[in-house]
Amino acid sequence: MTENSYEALSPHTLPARLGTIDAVAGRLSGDPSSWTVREVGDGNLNLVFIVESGEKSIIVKQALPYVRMVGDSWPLPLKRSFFEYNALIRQAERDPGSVPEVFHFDEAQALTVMEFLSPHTILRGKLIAGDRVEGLAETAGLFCARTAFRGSDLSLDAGGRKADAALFLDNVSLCGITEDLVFTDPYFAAEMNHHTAALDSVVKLLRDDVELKSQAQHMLRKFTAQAETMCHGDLHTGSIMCTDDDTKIIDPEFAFYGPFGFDIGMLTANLLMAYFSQPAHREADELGDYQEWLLALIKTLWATFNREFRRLWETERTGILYPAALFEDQDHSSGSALSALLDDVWQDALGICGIEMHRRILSLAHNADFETIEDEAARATLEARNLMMGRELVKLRDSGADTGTICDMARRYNSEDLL
Ligand code: SR1
Ligand code: MG
Repeated sequence: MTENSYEALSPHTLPARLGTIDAVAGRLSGDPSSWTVREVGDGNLNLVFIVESGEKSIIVKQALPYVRMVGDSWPLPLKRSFFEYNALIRQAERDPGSVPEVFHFDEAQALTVMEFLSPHTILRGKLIAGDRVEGLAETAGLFCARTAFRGSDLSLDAGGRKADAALFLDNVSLCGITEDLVFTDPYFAAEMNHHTAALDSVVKLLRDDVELKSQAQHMLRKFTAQAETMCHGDLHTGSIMCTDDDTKIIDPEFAFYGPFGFDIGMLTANLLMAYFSQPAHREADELGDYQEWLLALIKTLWATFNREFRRLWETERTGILYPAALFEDQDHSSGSALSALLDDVWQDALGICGIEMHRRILSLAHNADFETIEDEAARATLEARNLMMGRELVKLRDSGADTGTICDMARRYNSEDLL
């Protein structure tokens, strides 16, 4: 074993192992043996430690060589931490302030030391608790637009974009998880799937829908081959941390080159799932207002994305795509080309959105919005609405619906009894 061969950390071993690293010790105070270390990882894959000394604190995130939620029967390459690190530093450049600052990265230990976001908490928990976050949709919309635009051939030089696309193309295992768990497993009885028993009739309807499965595979084709920009790759409400008025994006280990609409589509799905699950989490007197707040988030998210993408198109279009030489320099407007591109982004996002709404109910990794509903009958009722709306989104993504129509669709499903 070499000195730097991989070893999973524990709260007990962390101080001695990291105490000599300047980026760690320099950000804490006192002797490493006096640090308080807590393992707080509640995600599906990694170890996460909060390390504190006095008033100071940092986060240490370390990949495990297997999928944490399943165990060592499912090995997973440590290199995912390399992709996460590379995504974080690109996101920090492309949308400054949107992600935690990275202080230190050790590839052999699959370990990243970064800023402890405090008093931020995971957005999913806030939405279940009924909290509101000022500026959430604006910050997330800016993040999606800036990272999409600035990671693409609209902005980067062609060599730089190809080098980045090549780098992230190697994130094979995590893309494989998405290819299976998100795009494929929901639509047949895959081994690791599980769902609420009372949903059987709806599940059968979805799995017998050949057009739906074909459209989901069409979207998978885009996921594997439409390498437009560096996507976060797992932008659900568990990958966002907030205070009452500050929002940060975390955990981009699933980063890959994919469709412009991937991240915003996945996030929209998770806001819709928060919406559909609310009747189990809110009292009647606050339910309607809170659900409307969630729908308003979706509208603002998209309005912000569109506005920022259009602004970047006008001010930062320096890549090989749609060059000014072909448009503005000829006194020709590029406006209709931009609108057509944004229509494509919207349609892709709706497809991703519907599929994400399916996989969180039918595949391996469910979400707390629904999983914390103990009353199975109530859970099934709410999950069925979510599943059926997901189906409509996948199949009718090119119908010209706008965000207002999508919100009306959600309101309609929200009052239906589908079981
Ligand atoms: C086996 S990993 C399951 C899920 O957790 C991650 O957060 C991704 O969403 C992945 O699909
Ligand atoms: Mg994650």
